Amino acid sequence: MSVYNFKKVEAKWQKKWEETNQYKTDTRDTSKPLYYTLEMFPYPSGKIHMGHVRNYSIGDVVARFKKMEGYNVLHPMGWDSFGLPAENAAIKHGIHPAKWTYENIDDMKNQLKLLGLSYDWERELATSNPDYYKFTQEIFLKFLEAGLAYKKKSYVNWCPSCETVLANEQVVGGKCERCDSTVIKKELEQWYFKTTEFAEELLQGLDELDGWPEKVKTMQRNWIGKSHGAELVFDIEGTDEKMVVYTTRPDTTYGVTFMCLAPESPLVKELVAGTEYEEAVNEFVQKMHTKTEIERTAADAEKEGMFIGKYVINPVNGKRVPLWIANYILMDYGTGAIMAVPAHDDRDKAFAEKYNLDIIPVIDEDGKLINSEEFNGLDYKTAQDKITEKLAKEGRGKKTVNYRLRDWLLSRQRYWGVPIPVVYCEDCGIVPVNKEDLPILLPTDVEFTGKGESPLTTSKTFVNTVCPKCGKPATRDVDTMDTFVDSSWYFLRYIDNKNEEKMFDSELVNKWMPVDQYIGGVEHAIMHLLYARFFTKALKKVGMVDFDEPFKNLLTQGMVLMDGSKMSKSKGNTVSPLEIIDEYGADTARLFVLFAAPPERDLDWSEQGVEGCFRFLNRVYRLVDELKDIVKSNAEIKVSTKEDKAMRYTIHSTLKKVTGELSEKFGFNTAIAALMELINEMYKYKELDTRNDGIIKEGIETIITILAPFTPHMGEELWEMIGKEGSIFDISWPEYDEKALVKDEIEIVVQVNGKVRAKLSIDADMSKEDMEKAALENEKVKASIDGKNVVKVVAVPKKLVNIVVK
Ligand code: ANZ
Ligand code: ZN
Repeated sequence: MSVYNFKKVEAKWQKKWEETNQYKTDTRDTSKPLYYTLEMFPYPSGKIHMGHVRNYSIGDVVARFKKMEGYNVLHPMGWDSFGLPAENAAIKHGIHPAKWTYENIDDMKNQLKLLGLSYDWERELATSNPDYYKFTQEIFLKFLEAGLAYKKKSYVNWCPSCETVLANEQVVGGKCERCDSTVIKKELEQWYFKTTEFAEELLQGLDELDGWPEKVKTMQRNWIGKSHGAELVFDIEGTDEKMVVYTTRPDTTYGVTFMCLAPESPLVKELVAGTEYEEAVNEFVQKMHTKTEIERTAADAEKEGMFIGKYVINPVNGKRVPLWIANYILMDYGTGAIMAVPAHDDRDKAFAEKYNLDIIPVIDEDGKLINSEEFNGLDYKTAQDKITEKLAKEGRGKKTVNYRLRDWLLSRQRYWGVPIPVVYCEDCGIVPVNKEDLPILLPTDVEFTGKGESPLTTSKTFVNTVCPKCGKPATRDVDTMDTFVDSSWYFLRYIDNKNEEKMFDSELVNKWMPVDQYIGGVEHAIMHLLYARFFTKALKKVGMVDFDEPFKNLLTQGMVLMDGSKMSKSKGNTVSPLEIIDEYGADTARLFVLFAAPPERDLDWSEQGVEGCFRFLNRVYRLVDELKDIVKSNAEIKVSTKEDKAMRYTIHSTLKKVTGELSEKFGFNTAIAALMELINEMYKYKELDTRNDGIIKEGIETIITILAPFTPHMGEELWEMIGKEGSIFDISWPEYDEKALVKDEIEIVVQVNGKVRAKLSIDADMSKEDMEKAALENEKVKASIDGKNVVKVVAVPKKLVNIVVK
């Protein structure tokens, strides 16, 4: 008898897979249907964690199953390898970011290989490799040419400690996501992608994504934040200036008692220039720059503002109201200006109460207009249209929609990212680098002080260049791109990763895309997925691809918890995957994360659970070891006893269940539970004197096949043990035998008041309840009890149903 030696087994099959290039995919082979399954690629921190194990085990089951189902499966892996941690390591420990990154990649790749994942490693990519970022730069240039990339001066989130611009989503509760310092505002020239150009498409597209979790779509909808309203035009008294406001409540226009501009608004600067208010306004603006958007706009935030010396005329009634600036008005939403209606808006109300401004109600409790002249008595909804129409006639209003979505600020004052491929020429301005000159390589002669502007400015070789247009001296852009840019198109590059001429062959990419199944953490529900969707739409616009959405189906896996809270280094409640692999093997680790919870739910780590999985695998191993000679024989299936019948029923119903779970629902845990049940039945069946060797053979082969996608090393080993040649992953997924699922039928009688009225043919193990139901629904029985009261129904399993009527 042999013993399950997981170390030997796993090493053996990993070596074999590598030697035979088992997981190589030819993306040009379109003789089979195509299936693209993808897990979100990791940042190479250097160590895999349980979240990775879970994410990649799920993807691996999908990939292996689809391959056995007959698809040409693409299942690649790579590295999201630009980013701040590498640079911080450089600043802290003096290691060059490239060295740090590539060493981490090596380590992590070795760790991933221990898990036995079916990646085609020939498709591996790293976003920090010049042969990848060359094309990231090319895409930037294409977007620039198409007007989808532009530069503008704007207020950005600035972390004084990291000395870098942060995207809104990198600011958490007013603090830097990375170092926890308070984030301030700073005015800078920045590069943007025009995500807002696709706001409506990004929103509408969600309706088509049937394979996405509803909660992710809701998060994206909220982020895009479409609102319907109107733009109304107000005159500023004593000037030629107009003030345009965005409001969702034009019905409240008669209730306007003051007007408000965002403090940073250029209009404010103009209006107060040379007046007694100028100095105080400047001071106020300065103060605002130390505040985050959240601090300024939270419902309970202290309202602050000041009168700026001007009055505005309300176009509906000619009323003169004061013009203020206020902290809660944001420059980059709507028009950066509002009409304030303190009677019906909470923030305006708090402001009015603080500064003693008028409050005039214009909507009553029934939602009808009051204090609104000819509109009095109208329902507020109707009044929204009517008042907008009235103002529209005077050229003072129009219906509009607004999106909360902003353009994507992509430039970073950082080293370890993709250099932005433009130069600045005194004569020609911003000049794109020629495509032939790509990649613009990151220089290596850079100092990492963690202070000052972009580190690229410290390079002697990088900054100075010549203008591609006129040949005069010019300087390079010293910023690099947000790493979300890198991860917005990597799934396209995998399909054609060796292409040196082009970023990818569009025709090939169009064949493979969209990704059939994308799997990753819910923390990427907004930014990454939205940016990847934007890239797809923008690449379509510039003619590179012909599809609208990158990911057809999305699975967001739950977290791995320890004692109810997320495993994290800072909490010190982590379990190292390497230790688990060392102690129990990768197959046990995989089986545990797949079995302990449905993929989209959080999973509670349990040492007993792991041990249970390990014992289970040992049990399977022993079973196969004991029966392997029978399986190797040519025994034929012969069903003679009811146990034979029941065993075959269990084999095929399990196969049916597992197939269903794997192809539609990702019910890996229930699939494994069914498999465990099948193994229990097989243990009992093999002890019978009447056992049939053909059925044992069928059962063991089925068990091994079903188990293989979950625990691939074990799958291969057992397959070999029963004398099969070649990889189990080259066989076709078996089809269940419909005939084995037909249960025995028996005949029962139905009596009414003791007299036999009907005979029924039913399933042998039908429940009492179902028998009663079947009897009462029978036409003959119905006829004989017609018009009478049913007093009692008694069912005797496998025999009869007795009905008493009066
Ligand atoms: C008058 C009014 C009366 C408003 C009322 C609301 C209630 P959503 O739905 O999020 O689009 N607003 C407009 N631009 C703003 C800015 N730049 N900064 C801060 N607030 C701004 O919100 C639109 C409403 O938010 C607008 O409608 C405006 O206030 C305010 F009873 O106008 B409302
Ligand atoms: Zn020039």
